[in-house]
Parts: sequence; C-alpha cells; structure tokens
Amino acid sequence: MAIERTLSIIKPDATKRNLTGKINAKFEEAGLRIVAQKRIQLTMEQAGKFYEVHKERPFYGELCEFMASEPVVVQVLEGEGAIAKNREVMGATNPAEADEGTIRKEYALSVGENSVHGSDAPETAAEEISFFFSGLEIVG
Ligand code: DAT
Ligand code: MG
Repeated sequence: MAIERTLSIIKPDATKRNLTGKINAKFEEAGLRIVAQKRIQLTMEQAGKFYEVHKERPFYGELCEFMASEPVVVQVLEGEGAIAKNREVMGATNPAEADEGTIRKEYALSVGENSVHGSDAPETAAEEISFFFSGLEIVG
C-alpha cells in the first residue's frame, strides 16, 4: 500500500467541545501523521463550494450552515493507505451505525453534527487538499 495524503476536517461540533486533541490522538494512534493543520472559520460561500457535490441533497443548506457556524480545524493526514485508514478511524457517517472505538461513535452528536470529514478517494483527496492548502503549507 502506498503512502497517501487525505484531507480531514474537525467540524464545528467538535472544535466547540474542545475535542481537537482527542481526535488528533485517534489519528496518530492509527499511524496517520498530521503534516499540515490550521484553524479557520468558513464562510457560507466556502462551505457551499467545498460541499458542492451534495448541493441537490435535502440537507445541503443545513450542512453548509453548520460548517460555517464555528471554527473548524482543517488538516492533511499522511500515511500508508491514509484515505481508507482515515475513513476507518472516523467510522460510519451516522454515529448510530459507527463501530466501537471510532471517532464518530465516541464523539459525534448526530448524522449531521458528526465531528469529522475525510476525503473518500484519491481524486477527491487531491482536490480537497488543494482547496485549503498550498504545497508550502504541507510538511511531510
Ligand atoms: P461522509 O462525511 O461520511 O463522507 P457524506 O459524504 O455522505 O458522508 O455526507 C457529507 C456530510 O453531509 C456528512 O458528514 C453529514 C451530512 N449528511 C449526510 N447525510 C445526512 C443526512 N441524512 N442528514 C443530515 N446530514 C447528512
Ligand atoms: Mg463524503
């Protein structure tokens, strides 16, 4: 398995509850390295652009408002098979369906306020990383 990079976001419900460190510990325990990280507050426009793929879904407006409601921590995670590994550590989208020990099982409040985002494929990972970071900001 190749070394990959993936885009992760610690969402407003988690930053608000001061869970950044606990969530980062889960990534590091799984062998994912945080090779870039910053705390930002998204505008509605930026949130809308980031989640454009979901614009026809009924929850799109609510999702964008939530993502712009409080600061988020955006980060690049690096490691062997990082994209799939991160999805494993995150757990299922709906915390009620997430496995024990996953971030969403332990910390998510609901399917909408589910604490973390992670890219789902190599193409989306590359696009999402460049949405937030320049090459100079990523130090492997
Ligand atoms: P994931 O974040 O696991 O990749 P996704 O890409 O299907 O999930 O959806 C993006 C986000 O949209 C998800 O993290 C939370 C929100 N969402 C998804 N399904 C939802 C639903 N049924 N109701 C409310 N929000 C939802
Ligand atoms: Mg997704």
